[in-house]
Amino acid sequence: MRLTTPTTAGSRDQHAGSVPVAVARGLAALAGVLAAAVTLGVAHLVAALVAPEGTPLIAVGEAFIDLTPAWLKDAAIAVFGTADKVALLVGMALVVAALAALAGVLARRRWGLGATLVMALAAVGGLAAMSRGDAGALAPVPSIVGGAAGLVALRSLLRRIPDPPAAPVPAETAAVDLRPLPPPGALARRSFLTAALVAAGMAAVSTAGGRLLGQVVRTADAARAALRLPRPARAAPPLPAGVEAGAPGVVPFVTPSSDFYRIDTALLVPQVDPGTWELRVHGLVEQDVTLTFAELMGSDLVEAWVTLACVSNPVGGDLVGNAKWLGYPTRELLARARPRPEADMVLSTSADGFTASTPLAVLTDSRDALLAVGMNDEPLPLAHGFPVRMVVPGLYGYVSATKWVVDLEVTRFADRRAYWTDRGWSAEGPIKTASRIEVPRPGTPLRAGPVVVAGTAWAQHRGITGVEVRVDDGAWEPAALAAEASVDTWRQWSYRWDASSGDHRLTVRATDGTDRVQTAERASPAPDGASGWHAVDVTVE
Ligand SMILES: Nc1nc2c(c(=O)[nH]1)N[C@H]1C(S)=C(S)[C@@H](COP(=O)(O)O)O[C@H]1N2
Ligand SMILES: [Mo]
Repeated sequence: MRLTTPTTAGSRDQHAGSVPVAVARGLAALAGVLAAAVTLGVAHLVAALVAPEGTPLIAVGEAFIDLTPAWLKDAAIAVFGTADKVALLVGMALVVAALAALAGVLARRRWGLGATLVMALAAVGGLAAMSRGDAGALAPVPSIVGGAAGLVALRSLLRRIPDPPAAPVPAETAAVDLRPLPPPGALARRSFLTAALVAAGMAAVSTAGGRLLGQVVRTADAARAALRLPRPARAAPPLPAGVEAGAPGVVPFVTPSSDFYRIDTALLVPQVDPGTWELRVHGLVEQDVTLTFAELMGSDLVEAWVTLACVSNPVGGDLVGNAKWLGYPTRELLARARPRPEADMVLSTSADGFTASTPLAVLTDSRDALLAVGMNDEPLPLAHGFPVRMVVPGLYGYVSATKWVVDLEVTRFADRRAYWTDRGWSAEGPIKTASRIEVPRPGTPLRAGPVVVAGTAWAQHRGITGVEVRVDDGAWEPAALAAEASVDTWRQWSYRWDASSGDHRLTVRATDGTDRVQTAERASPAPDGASGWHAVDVTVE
């Protein structure tokens, strides 16, 4: 800051290195973007040190997800599928870059204005971090420190932008010029480049440092690697021969954990240390129960084949997967707590604040509703709920399959609402009977003659007792069913079609264990699951 006179202000255009206004503005925008990168990098590093839940971009993204209504969640999944998180992060990065560029341009002309915008952005990050379910007292610290670093970076970058040739300034307005004093032009330009490189380097180093440190303090990873699962007290029955239809191109009966669909509201996978994990069972119970991980591992665990499905799965979609789970029956745990007669629901809560409302009756009847610790003979992968999640046959995941579960409140549907119920989805979510054609895929060239049509059908806890295929507007023909592993799993089917040349539409429908035929009525996923028959259009040469 300096006092100046019309004469000295006017003399700026004498500098050999003055640049056109557009260039100066472009450099200011670049300074803003670099300052944002420094902010986020430093915040990331500080977060790794003091408050992993306080990474501003992640916290803002998760807060955004929390504010997402049913139709938008549905639309995001429809467009991006399980890449919806990547799409969100890319979108946020673009918005932040645009705002940061604006802050740079504003700050070049009026420092206070640009600085206010930077501080406002940091405040949004800090507030979002504080609003997270798992926020500690230090949650806003990464945003504050990052924001301060960003301001310093912005200031020193802007100081190095050579001035455009100044128009002669009227005496009255030029009395006080708050612009930082620029060094002589040519030198200034070189020093801007140097400062820009320093800022970019700082952003990169702090981001990488934060990531590295995050890995070091990731106790959950290490605990998972060291964990040996106990032998089940009751093992899953061996899969019957012929659970696979034997048709090439049909998805495997057992979904490898690495291919298992992932749906949750967490942008960063929660790190839950089994050493300190506890599950509290409370609410409308005679006896509060607290379970440690060691107690859970020492209990009589059972294995079960269960197919999970997401309510957001569209007709023919792939947000469904089948695994062998190892866990403790919720029936046993709840029996120890002794629910009161007026209770009809269990609200489960995850370490990151997600909640699901599950009918108490479903968690206490004879089915294999589990507090699961194992998936396909291994500890749960972190993204699938390590160390403990719920798995409930027959219900969509959003009302039952709480990952990173830490709390079970026995309550009533009339008294409590779960995460997605607050956002417009149904309080209860039994899985609707579904079937899909996996081969032939649409657009695959086919030859006239025998063609294998095959796929998977599911109606968890009711079972699949029939699948039929229809060609164009013809009669429904029964498909051959593969062996059934359990009423809680999906079931493969196949149909030998004698294809004639031309364009055809293949349609499938299933019948469940209660003799009900899958409805033709089309419904979109919100509010309680998609329905309608899956059809595939093919051309036969
Ligand atoms: N903590 C937590 N658990 C959660 C969710 C979530 O957002 N947070 N999503 C649920 C939903 S909508 C589904 S479909 C299943 C998906 O489980 P998966 O990711 O292991 O396939 O997890 C459920 N459990
Ligand atoms: Mo879901």
